[in-house]
Amino acid sequence: MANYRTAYAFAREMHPKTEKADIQYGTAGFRTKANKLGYVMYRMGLLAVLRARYKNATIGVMITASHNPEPDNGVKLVDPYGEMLEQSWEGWATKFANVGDDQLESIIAEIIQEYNIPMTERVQICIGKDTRPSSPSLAKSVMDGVLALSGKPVDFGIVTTPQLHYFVACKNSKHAYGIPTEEGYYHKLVTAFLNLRSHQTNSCEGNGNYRNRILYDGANGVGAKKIKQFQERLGEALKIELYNDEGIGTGKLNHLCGADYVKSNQKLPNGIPIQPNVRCCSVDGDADRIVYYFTDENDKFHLLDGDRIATLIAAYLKELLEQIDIDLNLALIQTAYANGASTEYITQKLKVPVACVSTGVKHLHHKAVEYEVGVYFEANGHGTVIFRQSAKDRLKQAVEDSSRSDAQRNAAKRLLNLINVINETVGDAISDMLVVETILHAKGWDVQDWEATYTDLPNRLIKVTIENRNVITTTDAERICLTPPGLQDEINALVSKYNKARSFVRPSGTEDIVRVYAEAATREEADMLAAEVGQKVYEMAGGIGDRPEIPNNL
Ligand code: 16G
Ligand code: MG
Repeated sequence: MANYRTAYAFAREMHPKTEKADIQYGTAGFRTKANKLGYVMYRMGLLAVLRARYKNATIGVMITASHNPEPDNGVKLVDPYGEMLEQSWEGWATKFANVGDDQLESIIAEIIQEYNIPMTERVQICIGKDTRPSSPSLAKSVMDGVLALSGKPVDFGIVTTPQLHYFVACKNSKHAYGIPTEEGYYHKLVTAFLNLRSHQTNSCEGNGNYRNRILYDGANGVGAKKIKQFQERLGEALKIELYNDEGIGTGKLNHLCGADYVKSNQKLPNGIPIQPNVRCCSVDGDADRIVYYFTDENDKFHLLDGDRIATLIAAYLKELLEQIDIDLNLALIQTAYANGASTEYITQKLKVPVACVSTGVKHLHHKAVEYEVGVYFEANGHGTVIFRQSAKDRLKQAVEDSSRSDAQRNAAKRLLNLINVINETVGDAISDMLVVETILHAKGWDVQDWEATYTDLPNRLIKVTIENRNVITTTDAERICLTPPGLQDEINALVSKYNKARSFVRPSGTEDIVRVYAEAATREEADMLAAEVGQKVYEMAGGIGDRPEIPNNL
């Protein structure tokens, strides 16, 4: 049954290739202007069916451009356990997107042959989209691709990226991970969260310094829509005040708000009122990232980013494991962007081992599964915790084990509940928020107590434009620059001039630029180091446009 011939006909008639320039399946899938993506979506529908048949599993397709502005859109494939598409298939995705319409038939035949894909297998493809006005028509293109190869599209409508990952994991686990519906998702997270609150001896209202009120910036996206489901279900247990919930198509998505804006600009987003020392959080446009922050009584802004969330969670998990008296290997996975102070705190003070990997969720996720309990977070606020099945089984045994003390068994119960609040498939802003709120409540902490655990080293991130960003290559989780030759020596010499300094450069995976990161003991030193390293990159790697300037107020 060579029904892939239909795919070719469909492509020519309904989804012809409109762009000449090649497009690449990058760190987080394809991302560009929405009006250039119709045929790419169609082809990803085709590829999703092929992947699903190869894996004999349900595959997901998420249409989103995350924190990018509204005219952009994007697409990424979700693998059977709810993880990102296996790297070895990214090349196929790129090929599928770039071949001419008349080559579609042969590339489909090629992949079928290469993997011996059974083409009669009945498979489902879960499709989700964010709130961009371009998303519905792009979702239709994906569905056409799925149908062209006789797959069954399951349309989840507007959902957060992590919800879509969760649905895929639920389906493939035959519902062991949860029920693959929105209701199933809310029920799982909220029930576990409320269980954890009611097990506390103190009231819901507060505990020590903790107050159960939070200001939530929805980035005018899907995170604003879906948080309402939580507001309804959580009621007084957690009072979430929603800001930035503009309608679809208003152009406000991620505009001067959202997690990426707050992290990059280190200031309050538009729309969040200034209320001294009140906990605030921002999610991004598809609600897979979150950062916390507050303004103090002197109007000073304080950011609690992904590193802070990671250390809070890892420390709490370690505490619970000690209470249960169970030996599970727990580690924290970070990237080079993690603040040096967070790494020092977690390794020296908490004695939790840290691994450093390259930027991008898939790298963190893959490393995290090497541990029984793997906590992973990027400084930008994307992260989660993954527990091995064997670890969950041992916790269940601990709850049943009558030779253990009540305190130990209760701690094991608590941890099992906490696992149900966590979306293990991928970073989930709302799930992460509920985890943070649980831990702060349990510890009786407010943001100031949380912030007091360690002091961030001042840091600066700048962009440098060069002719070809691929001339910069790196190794050692992006911390060492291999080419152009000599650049790393220059960076080392600059770093050695400053206290507690660190700097690295890497080509961006999402923009046509090079990123320079610098941290040092003082703000002035960090700013100066970033500018100096930026200048070296400009000089040695073919800089174009504006040369990075040394700050003149120093
Ligand atoms: C993507 C990645 C994110 C990473 C960022 C780096 C996923 C789902 N997202 O948004 O993890 O931090 O790219 O961007 O993997 P950059 O390469 O432009 O610095
Ligand atoms: Mg995102």
